[in-house]
Order: sequence, then C-alpha cells, then structure tokens
Amino acid sequence: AYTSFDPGFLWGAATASFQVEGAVKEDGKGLSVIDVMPKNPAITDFSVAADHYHHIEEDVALMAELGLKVYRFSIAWTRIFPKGNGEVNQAGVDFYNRLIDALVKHQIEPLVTIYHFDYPQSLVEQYGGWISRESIEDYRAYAEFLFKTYGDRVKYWLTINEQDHVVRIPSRLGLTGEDHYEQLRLGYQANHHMCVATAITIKTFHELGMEGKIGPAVSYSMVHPASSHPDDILASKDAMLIKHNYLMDLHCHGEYSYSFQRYLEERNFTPAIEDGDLELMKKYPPTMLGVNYYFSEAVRAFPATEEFPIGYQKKSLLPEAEAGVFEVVKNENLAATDWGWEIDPVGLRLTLRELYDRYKLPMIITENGIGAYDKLEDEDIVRDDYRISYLREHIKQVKLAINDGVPMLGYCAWSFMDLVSGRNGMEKRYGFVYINREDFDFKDMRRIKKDSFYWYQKVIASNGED
Ligand code: BGP
Repeated sequence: AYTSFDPGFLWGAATASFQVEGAVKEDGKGLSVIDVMPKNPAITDFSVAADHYHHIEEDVALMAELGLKVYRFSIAWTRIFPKGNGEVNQAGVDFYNRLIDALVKHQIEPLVTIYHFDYPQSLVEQYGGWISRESIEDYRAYAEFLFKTYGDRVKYWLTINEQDHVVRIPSRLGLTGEDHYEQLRLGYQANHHMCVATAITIKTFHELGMEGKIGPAVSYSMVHPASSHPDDILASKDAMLIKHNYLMDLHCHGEYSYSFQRYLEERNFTPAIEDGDLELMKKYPPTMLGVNYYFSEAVRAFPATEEFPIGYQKKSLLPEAEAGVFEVVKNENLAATDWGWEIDPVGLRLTLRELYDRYKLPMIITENGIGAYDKLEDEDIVRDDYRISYLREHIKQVKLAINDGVPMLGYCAWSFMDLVSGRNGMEKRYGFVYINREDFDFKDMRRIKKDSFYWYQKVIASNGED
C-alpha cells in the first residue's frame, strides 16, 4: 500500500546559533573559534548576523504562523560556558529558556543541536581543543548540563553538526599552521575524540533516563560514478567511504572498516585509540540520525602519479580530488545552483535508502535547501520560485523514500530565516523569511515573508500534499 507522511511527521526549518543570533559579545558570551577566525573582508561577519538574539519573540511568532511542527536550532556552547568548561553563564542559560518556552507555547517541538561549528576558543587555548583527549569530558559535561536544564521540554537532540566538515576545516578545529597534511592528521585524531565524546554523551543521555532521541547531524550525500567504467565505479565507492561511511561506521558500529584503516595507514593518519573506545561506541550508538543534504557529486578515477602522489588533494574548501582515489567532475545530467551545487532530488532518495540499509536508524532531514541571490522587490515581495521548486522536488523524494520503507521522523528545510552563510555571507540566502540587511548594511533588519513562506505554509497544513 502507498504510504504518505505520518500524521505526526515533523515539518520544520533549521538555523544555527552563530549564523542567526549575532550579539557575539553580549550577556557574558565567550568567544568561539568562529568569532576569532580570520575574517574574509569580502563577506559579512557574524557579529550581528540576523540579530535573532534580539528578535526571538517576533521570530518564533513567524514560525508559528508558518505552522512549523519542529524548529531546529543550535545552542552556542560559549553562551552557557563562556570558557567551554567551568563557570556557567546564567544569562546565556536564560536566553535559551526563553526561546524554548516560546516554542513550546506555540506547540513547536524544539530540536536542539548541541554543537554546530562554534567551538569554545578557550578550550583551544587551554589544551588544543578537539585534538586533545581532554575535550571528551568537557563536551560530555556541557551536554549533560543541557539535558538537565532543558530536557523537560526538549526531546530531540543532535550531538555534533557535520563532524566530517569540522575534521577537514582546520579553522573550525581552532588549528593554525600551514602544513595541510599535518592538519589532516590532527583532524582524524580530533574525529576520533568527537566519536568517543558522542558515545559517552549518549551513555549519559540513557543514564539520566532522558526521553526522546539523540544522534549526530551528518552531511551525507550520494557520490555517483561519472561513467560505467569500473574504475569510476570503484572511485565512487572509495569516495563514499572516505567522505561519509567511515564516520557512520564509527558512530553506528564502533569500527574503523578495514578499507578505511588501510587508507589511514597509507597516509600516516591513524589516530591514537585507547582501550575501550570502540567498545563504548558499539555500546552507545545514536538512536536517530539527522541528515543534511544539498547536492550530489559525480566522480571519476584519479590515479596517483609522480606529479600527483598519494595524499595530494585539490580542494576549494573540502576536497574535490584526492590522488589515488577520486576527482569530482561536472554531472551533465543535473542543473546547479549559482554556487555550482548540483541539484539532485533523486540523490536524496538514494541517500536515505543507503543510510537506512547500512545503519537501520530512524532519520530526520536536518538541512535541505537552496542558497540564492534573493531580490527584495517593492511592496516587500521576494519571488523565490526557484526555492519552491527545489524544496518541492526534494520533499517528493522524501515521500518516495518513505514508500521504499525508510522511517522518516521529519524534514527541516535550511533555513527558517536568512542567515550568514559560512562562505558567502548574506549574499547567499536560504530562508523562508527575508532579513532586510545587505552584506555590510544593516538597514532595518525587517523580517519579510518570501513567496516560499506562503508555499511551505500550505505544505505543512496539508501534511505534504501540496
Ligand atoms: C552546512 C552547515 C550549515 C550551512 C549549510 C549551507 O554545511 O551545517 O551551517 O551553512 O551547510 O552552507 P553554505 O552556508 O556554505 O551555503
């Protein structure tokens, strides 16, 4: 029989603290690695962002008007513990109490990301941050504090957002230095600590008798072979392993697969693993997965040569090619966004099936959306029909995945409101709600409902039948 969205399906939208809140130095907040990162003068900084910190009542009222069943947001670790550990900052605790209370009042389920890129800078200064084992207990203690403080109202928790990106982007680990190779090696050590930290936090979650579900938000998207040549097919499988599956295998099975062990060994990236680490991960796997999906990639084989030896990477931010493994090429079958992200709704269905076949966990889409140069017209109108068609096509594929047998808890579009994109500032917008600021001009920070807002309102009201 044909199944559709469950009546309790969680229709939602997402944001992350540093991309919307602003108020980076207000009310006792400590600095995060994002706050101290060398600024790209060409893009917006995060100090004001969408000024959500000073607009929560208004923003939550808009969420209610949109009809959201769930709102995904992240807690800024440094508002709660300005130094990452030690003393609690009550003003920060109160801010999220107000936000959560406002959501609950409007019957919007809060979905909390415990840590979304904005790692406390002080922990980097104290002991090097995630590259040190000390990081594990500080993360766990912070999460425990959140469970005890907000767990009476929050049922859904995301442990770490896009850990695979954090591992490969040195500034997000607070690493400085020029040696790309050494930074990657440290990245895999940090990765191991984050996996242990996730497992031990899930253990605490169970020990506290928390209701609800917990798991990571992973960036996981299909890598297609660029042709039917067996070398390209092999390249696509290897790319899936080193981009995505290695991490899922750790989170869900507590193991470094044999092929990934070999990959690490060949490059001298093998991290220090203590007795009991893998057992802990095996014993305390996630109980749900958050999935961030924007695009798919097509790859072909990229044999290592003298010019491009093993270890060589071509990258803009994340690797686009790795000698001996794969090279991303244009997929002629797909259109792309203005930033070259290839739009592949069917890839989302494949992604969800692949994840469920491998890991057997219920899932929620925690991010999916299109960044665009939205234009505010007279009369406060934003005609973002491209966003409507992007989201509509992807939601259709979620429905088909449900029909394939994949248990889906919900769908959060990225993003609820315009926010500061990590790489492209306010020039690249994602929201249902337009924020009236240009990159360097704060204007009046007015909230304006885009066409997609009214469209998504109908999608939610009809439980996905629009
Ligand atoms: C994900 C992040 C988000 C968001 C999104 C869009 O990687 O979890 O925080 O930024 O990507 O990316 P971008 O802002 O670079 O377009």
